[in-house]
Amino acid sequence: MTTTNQSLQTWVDQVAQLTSPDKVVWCDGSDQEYDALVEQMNETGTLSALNQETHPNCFLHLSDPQDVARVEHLTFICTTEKEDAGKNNNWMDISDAKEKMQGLFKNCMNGRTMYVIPYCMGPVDSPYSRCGVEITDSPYVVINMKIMTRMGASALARIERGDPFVKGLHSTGDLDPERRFIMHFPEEYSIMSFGSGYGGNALLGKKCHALRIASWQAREEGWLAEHMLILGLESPEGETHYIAAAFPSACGKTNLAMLIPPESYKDWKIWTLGDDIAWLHMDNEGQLRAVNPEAGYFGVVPGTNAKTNLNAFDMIQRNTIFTNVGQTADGQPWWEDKKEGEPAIDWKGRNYDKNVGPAAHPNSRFTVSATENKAYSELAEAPEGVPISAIVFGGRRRELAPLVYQSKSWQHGVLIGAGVASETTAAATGKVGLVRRDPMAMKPFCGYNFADYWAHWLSFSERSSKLPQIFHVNWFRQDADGRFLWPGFGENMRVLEWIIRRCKGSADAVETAIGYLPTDDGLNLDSVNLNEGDWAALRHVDKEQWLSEMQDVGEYLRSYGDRTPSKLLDEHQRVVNNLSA
Ligand code: TSX
Ligand code: MN
Repeated sequence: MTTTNQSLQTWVDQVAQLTSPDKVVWCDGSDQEYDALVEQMNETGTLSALNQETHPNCFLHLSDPQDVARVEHLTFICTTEKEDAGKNNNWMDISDAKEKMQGLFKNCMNGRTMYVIPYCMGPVDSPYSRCGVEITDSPYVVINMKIMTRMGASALARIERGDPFVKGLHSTGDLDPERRFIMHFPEEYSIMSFGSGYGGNALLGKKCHALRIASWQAREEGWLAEHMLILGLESPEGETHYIAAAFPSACGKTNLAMLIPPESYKDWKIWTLGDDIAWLHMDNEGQLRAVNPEAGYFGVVPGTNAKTNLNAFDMIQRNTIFTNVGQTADGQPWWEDKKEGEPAIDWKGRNYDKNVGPAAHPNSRFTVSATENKAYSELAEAPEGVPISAIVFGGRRRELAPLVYQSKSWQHGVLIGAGVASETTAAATGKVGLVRRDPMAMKPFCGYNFADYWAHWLSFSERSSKLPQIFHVNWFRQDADGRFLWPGFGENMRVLEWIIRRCKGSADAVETAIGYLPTDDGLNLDSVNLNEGDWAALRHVDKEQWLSEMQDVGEYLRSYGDRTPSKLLDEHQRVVNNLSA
């Protein structure tokens, strides 16, 4: 196959010239193509079949032990002006970056196959979707892209009708961490990634395109590309409201996206539209609408069990690619906190020894189609997306942040988002319990200067009077002994219900300096085990602690210098004044 799109054909020819692959394969995205690649990878050993009786069509990939996660220190935004990338990004001069990457890509596909992957982020027939083409020498990337995006013939047809596309070039290279770079060129909508086969570095449609490049494009075109889950909450009356929510890592975003309501909410339903990325566009009526650019989940495996996330646990029993998990003696996938079975082999393929390390790498992953989820929303394919009633920010905060509060305005909500911070966990980093700023949960993913990004967020209130309400939640309050005050998981349904009732204007609230909080009887707490002291603590606003927090947020905002929007600093001052009053 080739293409009638001249600029695509020219680029593919140029890349083949540079990288000298043995052959070039245009991917059509068919099931036959997927099955043939899986078979080939099983022969070469890059994939192995898991127990096909218990886990039909499930396969295991073990990565290089040095290539198991995104590499923020090797990820660059290359723009003409350094200030456009901002202090939230590593920056490299465009020609320096290109020269470096040309050197790395030179002849790197010698002896290998070059795959051309046309893909569409979002429903293929949606005006909100955007296309891309990834060129890669990794068959692992091809089979993952097949699950994670709308890949192949349908995307190519859209590109051939004249749709612009992001150019992504990837090679696993020699996996040398010293020769590994993830480069973004937002001004020309292109990406170059070398030296890693890991998801976030190699599946270019996801973080590189749908967040870093798309956030840039979104600012130019007047929309938002966000690190958000999308869920639908259906009441017993059959009314469904949609929520988009942003959380830093290790807050259970995928678990929330697939929440199963508790017994006392048995006539309610949560529908999943996405667990990681939301593209938010304003329609002609001023309503913000969301599409999930992805078609699958690339989720963290450890900790997934029937209690934490039953829908995810069920959906990864079949048609799933596992990366870096352990195995039981009979070839079933195994991971820490699975609560079933015993590990025999670890993620490095060695006999499991609990004194050596975990069976599954803490960042081990499942790749599975969104349609395998029991709570899959049919509207995930709707070209017009879903109307968003509420935007929710969250963080992991042992102290300070109440269970839930609502912003007083859009501008105040943007301040809350810009102030998002979360405590680090063992799984994510070395140090445990450090508070890190992660505005809108976009710290690793915003493709431009955060100050300009906040200004873009603020600009939405000039375009519509029907914007979503903005909230902040914290499932992770603890007492002095480290006991969690809120049961979390399915019980979070109670908070989501309050959020929707606030959007509809049917729930009272207490006004505080930081926003609106639930009244004492504001949340439905029927048959939840929560004592009065804990409930009071979950709604307490400690003025001293908050003043110190706002001091920190203020310093952070001002660290972006002149570009920090004055409207945001005004809003910050308003909250400080209210706290001091
Ligand atoms: O995902 C989580 N959510 C959101 C669920 C919809 N987690 C796991 C975070 C790690 C990825 C949570 N952990 C949540 C939560 O709401 N809350 C907590 C903290 C917690 C842990 C255990 C208990 C209660 C709270 N209770 C018992 O273990 C009995
Ligand atoms: Mn994510």
